[in-house]
This record gives sequence, C-alpha cells and structure tokens, in this order.
Amino acid sequence: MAFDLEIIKKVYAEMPGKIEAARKLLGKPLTLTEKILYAHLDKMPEKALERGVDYVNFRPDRVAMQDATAQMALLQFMTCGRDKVAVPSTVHCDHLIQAKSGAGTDLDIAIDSNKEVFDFLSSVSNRYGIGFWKPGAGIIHQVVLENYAFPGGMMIGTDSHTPNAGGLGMVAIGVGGADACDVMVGLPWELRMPKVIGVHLTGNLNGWATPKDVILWVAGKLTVKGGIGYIVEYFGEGAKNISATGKGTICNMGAEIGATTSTFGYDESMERYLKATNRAEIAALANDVKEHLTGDAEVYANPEEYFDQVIELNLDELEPYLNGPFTPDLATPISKMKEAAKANNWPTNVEVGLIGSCTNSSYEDISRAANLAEQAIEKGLTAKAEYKITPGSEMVNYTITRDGFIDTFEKIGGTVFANACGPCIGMWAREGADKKERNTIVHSFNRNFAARQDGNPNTMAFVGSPELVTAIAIAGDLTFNPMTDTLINDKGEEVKLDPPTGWELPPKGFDVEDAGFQAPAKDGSNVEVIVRPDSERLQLLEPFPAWSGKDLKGLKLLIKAKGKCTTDHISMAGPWLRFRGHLDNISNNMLIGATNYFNDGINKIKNQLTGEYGEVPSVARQYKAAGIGSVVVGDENYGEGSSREHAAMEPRHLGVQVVLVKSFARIHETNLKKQGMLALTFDNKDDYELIQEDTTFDIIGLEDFSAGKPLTMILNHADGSKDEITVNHTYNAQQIEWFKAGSSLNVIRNQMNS
Ligand code: MIC
Ligand code: SF4
Repeated sequence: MAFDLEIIKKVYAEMPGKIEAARKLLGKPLTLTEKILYAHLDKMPEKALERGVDYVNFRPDRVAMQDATAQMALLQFMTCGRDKVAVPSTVHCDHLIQAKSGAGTDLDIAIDSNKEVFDFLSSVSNRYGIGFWKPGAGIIHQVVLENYAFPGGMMIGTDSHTPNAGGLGMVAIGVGGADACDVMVGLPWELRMPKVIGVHLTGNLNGWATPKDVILWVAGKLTVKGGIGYIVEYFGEGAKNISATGKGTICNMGAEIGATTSTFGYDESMERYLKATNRAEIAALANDVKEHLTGDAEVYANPEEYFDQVIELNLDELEPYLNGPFTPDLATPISKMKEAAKANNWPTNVEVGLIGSCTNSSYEDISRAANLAEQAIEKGLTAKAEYKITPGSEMVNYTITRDGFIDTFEKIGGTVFANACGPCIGMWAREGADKKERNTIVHSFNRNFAARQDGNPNTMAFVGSPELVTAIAIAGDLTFNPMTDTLINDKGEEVKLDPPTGWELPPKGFDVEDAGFQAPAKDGSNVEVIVRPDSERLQLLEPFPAWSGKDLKGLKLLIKAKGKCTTDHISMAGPWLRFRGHLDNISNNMLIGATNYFNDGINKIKNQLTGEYGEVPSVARQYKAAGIGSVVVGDENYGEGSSREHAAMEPRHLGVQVVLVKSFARIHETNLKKQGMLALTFDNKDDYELIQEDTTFDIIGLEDFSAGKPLTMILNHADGSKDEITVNHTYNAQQIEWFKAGSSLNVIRNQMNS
C-alpha cells in the first residue's frame, strides 16, 4: 500500500513548471538540491535566493515525529486550536524501548512501563489525523524510508537523522518540535537557504568497503562542523552503484557533520527499492518526471561551477573505517587501527559489537552481516565479543527471521533486541556499566558521544559498518583487519574471513504480518486526549512570558561550558527519556553532562548568590526563584547532535535568557530562537576567555534589536572591573518577533486568536 499517493501526484504534477521557473530565475542549470528546494517554496521569489544568506519559507510535504520528541511537539501543537494537521504526519514509537534481555520481553516491558505516554501519543494522533506507528513497528527513519519517502519530496522530522530519507532522493531535514508544529498548523517553514556541497563518487565499492565507509570517510574529512549550513548532494557513477538503503546510511550520518541534509538523484536503485516495498505506483510516477529528480547534466559535468564545494571520492580505493571514540569524525582506516590504538592507548579488547539502528539495519546490511556469521560457523569460530542486533523495522525483522538470518546470528551467540533505538540512545541495560570501567565497544550506529550508549563515560565506542562490526565482534579485537588478518578456530587452525556478500533486496520479497500501523480516525474531534494533572511523565505547557521590552540586566553566569557540549550533555537521553513529556521534571537534567570551565567538574557550578557549589539545575532554580535571569556560555558547535528541543526548553524554563557561544549547531540555534531565548555568538572568539566565574551580564541594544545588527554585552566582574564585548546573532525580523512574544508558539497562538 502506498501512503498519500494524491499528494505525491500533486508534487510531481507541479514539479516541471516550478523547476522551469527556477531555472529561468537563476539563469543556469540546477543542482538536484535547488530543484527540490525551489519546487517547495512557499512563493517563487522575484530574484534568485542567495545561498547561505536569505531566509526562505518552504512548504514541506510531510512531517515525521518519534516518541521522545513527539510528546513536546504535540503538546505544543495542541495549544494552537487546530482540528487536524495540515500536512500528512506520523508518530513513531521507537526511542522509549529499553534493550535488556531480548526483543519479546523488552517490548512487553516497554509497552507496560510507558503506557501513559504511548496512550497519549496514540490518542493525540487519532485526535488530530496523525498516522501512529506502535511500539515495535520500528525506528522512525527506517519506517519512513520503507513507507513515506519519495524522490524529489521534501519533509521535516523531529529527529536529527531525518535526512535518512535522502536514500530515496528526498530533501529531509531534522528540526525541533516547534518547527514541526509550524508545518502541522499550516504555516510555512523557514530555513536559511543552504549552500550545497557536491560529493562526486567514482568507481565501485568492493571487498569490505560499504556505504557506511563513504560517510565515515566524509566525516573524517569535513569534521563535525564541516557540513553546517550545507546540503550535501552525492552524484556520479559511483552513486548509481549504491543501493537505496546504502544511500540512506550515507544521508543519515550526514547529521554527524552538521549538514542540513544530504541527498542523491533518482536512479534505478531507488526504483528497485520502491517496487520491493510495494510502491510500484510511485516508481512509475517518478519515472515520468525523472529528469527533474536529479541534477542537470551540466552541473555534474562541471561541478566546480555550481556547487559551493566539491569533494571527490573514488570508491575503488575506499577502505573500511572505524570512527571514534567519543566523536564520529575521528576516522581511522582499519589498516591503521593497530598504530592508532597503541598511540592513544585505546583498550583493544572489544566487549560488545552491536549492529542495526536507524543508520544500518536494512535487509542488505543484515544479510551481509549474516553472511559473515555463517562464515564464522563454517570456519569453526564464534563471536569473542557479545553481539547484539537491533533490526530497524518489523518488516525487516519479519523478513530476516523468515530468511534464517536471526538463527544464524543466534548460533554465533548473538542477541536480537526489539525493533527500536535501544542501545543507540542509551536505552540499554548493559550489565556492569555502572562500574564505569574503561572498555571498548564497536557499533554500526551513528553517534558515539561519551556515555551515550550505556551511560558509562569510560566506554569507548567506535562506529563502523555492520560488516566490520561483525568481523570485529568475531575477533574480539579492535585492531582486527579482516582484509589481512587471520583468526584461530576451534580446531586451532588459522582461518580468514572472506569479504561479505549479501542481497540488496530480499530474493523472496519483503513480508510482514503486522507492520504496526494505526490509521487515525476520519473525524477525531470526539477523541479524548488524556494528560493527568499529577502525571510525572506528561505536563501541559504554560506559555513562556513575553519579553519585558527592556534591556536585560544583572544576569548571572550559570555555567561556562568547556569543550564539546552536545545536546547529550545539555539534556541527556537514556533514563531521562522518561520525562520527555514533562518539562519541569526533565529540566532536572539540564547541562548535567557539561564540563565546568572553572573546575573541570561535571554538574558542579558556583552559585553566585551563596558562593557555594551546586548542581546546575538546582543553581538555576535558585536564580529563577530569586527573579534573576542567567546566561550559559559555551564553546564551538554548541548543541551539536540531536534535534531535541528540550535542550532549549529546559534552560528557558529554568530562567536562562541568553546562550552565548563561539558557534552553534543549526538545529539547536533554531530551537533556542523558537523558545524565545537569545542565541548569541562572540564577535571575537577570544572574548570567551573574559568570562569569569562571578561575571554578571547586561545586554544592551535590545530595544532596537534588528536583523544584522550586533548587540553589546557588558561583563561586570566581581572585582568591579568591566569588559564590553560585541555579540552577533542571526535573527531575522520574524525571529525577533518570537523573542519579543516569548516564543514562536506565542506568535502562532496570537495569530490564531486574532
Ligand atoms: C539521537 O539520535 O540523538 C536522537 C535521540 O534520535 C535525537 C532525538 C531525541 O533526542 O529525541 C536526534 O537525533 O534528534
Ligand atoms: Fe534512534 Fe539512534 Fe537513530 Fe537516533 S540515531 S533515531 S536514537 S536509532
């Protein structure tokens, strides 16, 4: 069954005309990115939009939300007074399922322990016309790729790995819940026109090299900041030779370089995937407009002229990579791992290998990993490390079980977890993790920030392809290079693994008994949505207060965060996912993972009112109770990682008024703006050094806060000295209205009520 066919038909019917108009306006051949973006504009502009400069309003075709972010997105949506979502939208229950003993038991426990939240999400979806994917149905991005993504479409999703749908040639962008709310109420969605990086792929993947290695290599080259403000467009013969799900892997992990999204032009791999997933009608529609679903030939012939940056990669020469620990851009080719591990003193004994997640759990991935597991059985090997598998969807799970792969994994000691995020998001009851021992794990997920998978900051997680992870789990050794090294089997013989083989798509087709979808009521107006006033998991939202109209004075430093401060540091996941629908309760995790610049301590900051040291949320609550606003200071790429808007709502709720950093990650900066905060950057990055533990801040210039005009901050230090610094911002006129009203939602509500 193809979902929302009428909408897809409409997009394709309008596409040629819109693209022609854009080509005229720009007066040049177009990249695929431009085609999709211009075909989804709210209004065709008078003149070409300047990449990296102009803010633009778009009309995305759909919205996807996962359980951990949907709660806040829908709590916001509920306050807007609409009866139905304005565009097709879905909710996916995947983040709240803890991995412990295995799929069946874990899922039952999760359904029971999250009943209140799942009931809320199911009823709110039913009430407002939203498709609901039940717990166990699979991970949002996999389910979207299997059911909703279509070439040339544009979507947003409240999860940073929404770009996974680029595997089917979409422009799919991760956003905070307030952005999703805009689109669901029928407003256009705003984004600064991205610049475009072209990645030219030549040659063919072979041997042990996989699509995952493409993005691990790109991440090593561009770093976690290199993609900020860009859409990455892959093209070339090499691209055509990668499966649609492999393309999904590459686009998915584009989030790790900060890219707005990544995409590929429509080709036969996408056609094959659409047909295999029961969407032959969509493939036929796409074939009819196929010249519009890829970049113009002139662009790909002379990429330097049309892209802001071009990267060349010859797939023939690509080696498997392991990226990590603690950051996804520290890329080591497997042939260099022996030296790197030694030089950095990384423990080489691998305790656990995990495959799956939204990034790498296609039929192709699993079949290739299963091929290695089969080889291990034939050659008399078992996995030395623990080995865990998280399938991405019930459809994949059902099909790989039918085809015997799960049995094969179990024969080498593997455990299969539920079709959910599980260990990827710290929902992993890993035995012994509380001892906080230094240890190494390898996985095919996308993120490996400290403490992310098992809550242990001393676990070193390395990211690799499912194939390499499986080989390393068999060897139990981080430095095992399957291309050159041998293993000793149960008979004491030396054996070597052959390069993995598998199937792009299941030879017997996909199958599933119950995919786990619940369609919404046609008329949901009588559906009751329950939020108990005494709930510890759900809390209706109170609007944030509007700006007072005056400069902000006497703000206290809350924390000067040092080094990497991702959304995992600002609002940790794992056990805290429990409170994603309750702003006050989740605020107790605010910045508890960030390092205090002044004492290198974690969750230990000075309370300027008492001179004592306390935990970040508690000090913030004391300032708030005293009616004093506060400031968070941060380093580069602050807020990297997730789309979770809790990382912006919690500081807002606890009285932080300004976040002042060297640079921001895109989604987090927007989330702060949407919640009515001031997201500012140092004009001179060295001014970061001027902030002292007892600094009190005044912000001058807010009365004529306007686009492109820096603000001034006075730093009043405890010894009576002062510094005056310039701080920059990227607010446009509309975003300044959000600040003035107290949040973007307040603006929407004011509009709806007037
Ligand atoms: C993640 O991978 O960090 C998450 C959990 O999927 C997040 C969303 C969230 O925090 O709920 C993301 O990437 O946006
Ligand atoms: Fe889930 Fe992990 Fe994918 Fe985020 S990255 S959606 S936590 S599987």
